[in-house]
Amino acid sequence: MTTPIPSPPRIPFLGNVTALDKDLPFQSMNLLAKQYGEVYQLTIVSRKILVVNSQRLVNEVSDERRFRKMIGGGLAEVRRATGDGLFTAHVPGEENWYIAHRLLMPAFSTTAVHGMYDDMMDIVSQLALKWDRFGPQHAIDPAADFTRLTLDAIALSSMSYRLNSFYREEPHPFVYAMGDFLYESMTRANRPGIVQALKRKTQAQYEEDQKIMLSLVDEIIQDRKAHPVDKNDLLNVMLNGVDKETGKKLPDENIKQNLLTFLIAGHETTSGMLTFAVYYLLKNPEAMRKLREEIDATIGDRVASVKDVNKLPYLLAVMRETLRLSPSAPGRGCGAIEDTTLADGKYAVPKGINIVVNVAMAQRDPLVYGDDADEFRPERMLDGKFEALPPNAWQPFGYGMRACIGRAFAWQEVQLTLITLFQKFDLVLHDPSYELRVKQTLTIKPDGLRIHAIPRAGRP
Ligand code: MNH
Repeated sequence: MTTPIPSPPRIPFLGNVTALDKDLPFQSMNLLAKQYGEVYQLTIVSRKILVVNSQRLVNEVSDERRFRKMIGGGLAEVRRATGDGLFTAHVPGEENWYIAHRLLMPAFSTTAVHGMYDDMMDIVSQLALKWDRFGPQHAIDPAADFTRLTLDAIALSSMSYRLNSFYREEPHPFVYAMGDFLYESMTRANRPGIVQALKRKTQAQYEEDQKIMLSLVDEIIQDRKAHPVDKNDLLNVMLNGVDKETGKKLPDENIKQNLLTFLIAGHETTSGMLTFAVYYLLKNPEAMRKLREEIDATIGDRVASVKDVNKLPYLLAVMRETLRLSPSAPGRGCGAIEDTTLADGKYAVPKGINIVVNVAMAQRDPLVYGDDADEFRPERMLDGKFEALPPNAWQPFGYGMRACIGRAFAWQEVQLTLITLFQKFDLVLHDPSYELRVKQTLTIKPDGLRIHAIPRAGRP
């Protein structure tokens, strides 16, 4: 016999809509997890979802024989713009996912990403120069500058296209449009249809945002067609690549959707990760000290190379611990392939129901991480302890065939950025009493963080 899945009280017509904060659904989901435990059920207007919150259950739904990614909630809304691009494709079913996956996996392998070093460092140097010129008095908005960095880095490294965000006072128009678009995608997923129908202005803006994003994609493709480059970058692989298995090329529409996918997925999460890392280091001076000692001892003041980045175990631990406490993509969606159960037969899970995998919560599971699970302690990721974690206790890049394709890219980008910044600057909080506030636009990042970058004496 199965047990009913716990659920907060429902109100007529809306179900549990009011249980979710419009602006921070992920925080509400975490609060509900504290109240209802490792799995609970929500009814969003008429749509039922299950939310799983423990390592044990995340591990169970990561079994690809029984569960697979489902495009529900906010992601189904994002799909309006990114269609059958890698992130939002229905698999199985949409052939373009397989073609793009086979063509693009090699383009993001660790070796391929090593080849992007010059382009990445180009952008990292622009950031360092900007902070140096600001001088110690200026209150820097790290989230905004990390967004400039990650957006320019993905465009230059994978599309050989310069957005020059560091030479603009305001973020690139793409960034506003994308922020709006993702926020609206997230909110409308939890909005009753009748309310949605009344939101004409919001709807018009939503469509306008998609146009702005797609116009950048068109611009990049037109530019490439007008000025071909002899380079095996992502864009050329998509435009010219022929899939060995099917003999097919990617259709033009799908290329656009994938380019947009890479511009969105390729920068938003990494900029969040960089901002969280800086925040945690500023709040944990001992970790900051150890990291800087490691960088000084191993690399000193010469320019970091790709060979250096993996010689820094403490940096690796800091990155893993940052993504554990604050995974910039805090959840993912999946569903059962056939009717099944969870927790050794305890809960019935009908086929097709949307499951939210609450990775942010599961990565703080006290059964795995202990009583200090909420604390930033990179030491728990050192000396083989990371490798010894139970399966799927750390899952910020998703799972299995639908896991993140840009992991090696993000990793190298974060490594080069943090190394370069700590070689050149002492970072301090603008307001020492700042406590973490999180902003969510599907993905999460710190809100309102300001810092000062003080050039280190005697450093080039
Ligand atoms: Mn990324 C999928 C997290 C950086 C491109 N990414 C995913 C998923 C997670 C994720 C989680 C799985 C989502 C799901 O199951 O629905 N990604 C991250 C994080 C970072 C990140 C935390 C940085 C830190 N991602 C990047 C970068 C790129 C990228 C950089 C591009 C260069 N990610 C993707 C793509 C997918 C994806 C494309 C979809 C893969 C697929 O389904 O085939």
